[in-house]
Amino acid sequence: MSSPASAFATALLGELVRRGIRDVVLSPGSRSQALALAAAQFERAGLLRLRVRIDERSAGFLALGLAVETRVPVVVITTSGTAVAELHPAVLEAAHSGVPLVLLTADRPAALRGIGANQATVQPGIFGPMARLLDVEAPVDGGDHDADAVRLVADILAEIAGPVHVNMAFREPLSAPTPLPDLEPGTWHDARPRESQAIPVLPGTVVVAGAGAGADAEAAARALGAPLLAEVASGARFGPNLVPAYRELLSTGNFGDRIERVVVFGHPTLSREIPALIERDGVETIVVRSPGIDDYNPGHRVQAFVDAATVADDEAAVEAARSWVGRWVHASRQLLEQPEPLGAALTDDYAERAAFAREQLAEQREPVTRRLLVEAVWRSSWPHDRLVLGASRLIRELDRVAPGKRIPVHANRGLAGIDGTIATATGIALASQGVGEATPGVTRVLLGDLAMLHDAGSLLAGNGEPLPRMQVIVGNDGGGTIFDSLEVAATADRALIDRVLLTPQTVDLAALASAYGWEYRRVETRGELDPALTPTPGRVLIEVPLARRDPRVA
Ligand SMILES: Cc1ncc(C[n+]2csc(CCOP(=O)(O)OP(=O)(O)O)c2C)c(N)n1
Ligand SMILES: [Mg+2]
Repeated sequence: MSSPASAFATALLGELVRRGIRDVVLSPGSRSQALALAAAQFERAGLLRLRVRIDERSAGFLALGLAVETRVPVVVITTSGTAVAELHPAVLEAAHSGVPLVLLTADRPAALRGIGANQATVQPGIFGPMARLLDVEAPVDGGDHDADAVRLVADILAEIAGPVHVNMAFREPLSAPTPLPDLEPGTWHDARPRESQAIPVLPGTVVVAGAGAGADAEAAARALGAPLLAEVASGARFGPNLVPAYRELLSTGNFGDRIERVVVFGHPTLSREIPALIERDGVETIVVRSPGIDDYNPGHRVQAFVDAATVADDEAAVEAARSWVGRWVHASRQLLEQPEPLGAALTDDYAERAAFAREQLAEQREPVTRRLLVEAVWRSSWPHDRLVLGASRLIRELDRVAPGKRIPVHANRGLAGIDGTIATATGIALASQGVGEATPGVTRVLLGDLAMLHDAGSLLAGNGEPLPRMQVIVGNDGGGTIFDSLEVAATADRALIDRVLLTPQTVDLAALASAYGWEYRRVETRGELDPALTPTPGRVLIEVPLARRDPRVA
């Protein structure tokens, strides 16, 4: 028996491999069996890396994480019905952050839709404008599957800069054993042309780096002689022009008043100060476009959009801007610096030294605050590591205090959902650590308790698959305390706020970790923080209890 479904599925995956696609994530199902079995054969032949997840929501975010790290489109395979809808959150995030995903969803042939058949809904268009749709008719006997596959893949990958939904009808027989073709795996290259425009060096310029900005923003800031206001997940939080305390400086004093021009890279989401700055009268803004996503344009006040920016070489102008940058960098440093009481440690006076030692010991036993937690995580992370930040209070806290350090940081800021964080981080971990290779590095995920519980199912790994080195660090304050900072929290009934916004939880995280085969650590005090964050093989869930309200730091 032969199956056109299997013949076409094999040709399709083969063509994707030829074009340089390597990562496939799939969830089990009957209608998609031809694709799934072909993917398993390609994995066995060493031509694809396959990850299997029961939950398509996890599969979607896992694929997103893999694509973020590899910068190559990742394939997701699902069966029909609700399975397709489970991809929706990852599709939205990918669409709003320009991450390329190829979603192969199995469906019935058109004639069998709309007649009440089992597990059949309206799949074409299910993601609306958030995914480019290719509705593929069921392959038939005698078709030229190879030529069809080449055409379809060319269409899928043409200028791919977000999710592409390939809805594929399959007829019975849904699969039959089919040999793999001989093929030469290719290398992916992004063929989209990017026209670069030159930006002159002008006084009063600042560079803003939001999510996805990357190192280009840092280079531009230096070339422009401009302060660099780089969010913590921008990939540009480093360099001599970095102004970590940009929020305070923009909102207080007269620093911001002297800004005449803003050059934006990436998608800023973490502060109100940045959009307020762009909307200010007398400020001219240039936005460097991020491929695949809507242009950033707060208040519709942006004057110019460019595909890419180069900076005219103008050393004299950069030299003239030196004091402009210097003032920003210096003021930021002063705001964040915490003087170390070193004097007492160096003294000859025994009593003074003993008192200092006691103080140090007491400090080690202090409970962990959000600031201590984010600083410890930042301190522990190095360029071979990866840091993934959830949409909780902790990303904002880190954004306030993180000093410059060139480490890869990712956060799903396309829609800033609390969903999919662990799955996304798992994708980043797997892709950055390589499979079965002795690469260094650990992926740390820093998130709140609700964000963690939202994606608890993603703690489940595919059976027999290599496990990445990961630390999921949960700041557990018993609910969504980010809502305490909303104006409504000061005026509405506290019990009502707690019931519907805080949404307290008392899940036993140690039991949860152990149920999924993760090691568990609990960090109660400041002294336990750094040791707990030391990388070890395997997957660790680190619970850090936090007070709902941080004690005021003196
Ligand atoms: C999918 C999704 N649902 C709801 C929200 C709204 N939301 C934003 S933060 C948050 C609570 C986060 O709680 P937690 O992770 O514990 O972090 P904390 O605020 O306590 O630091 C919620 C529900 C969201 N961003 N995404
Ligand atoms: Mg919380």
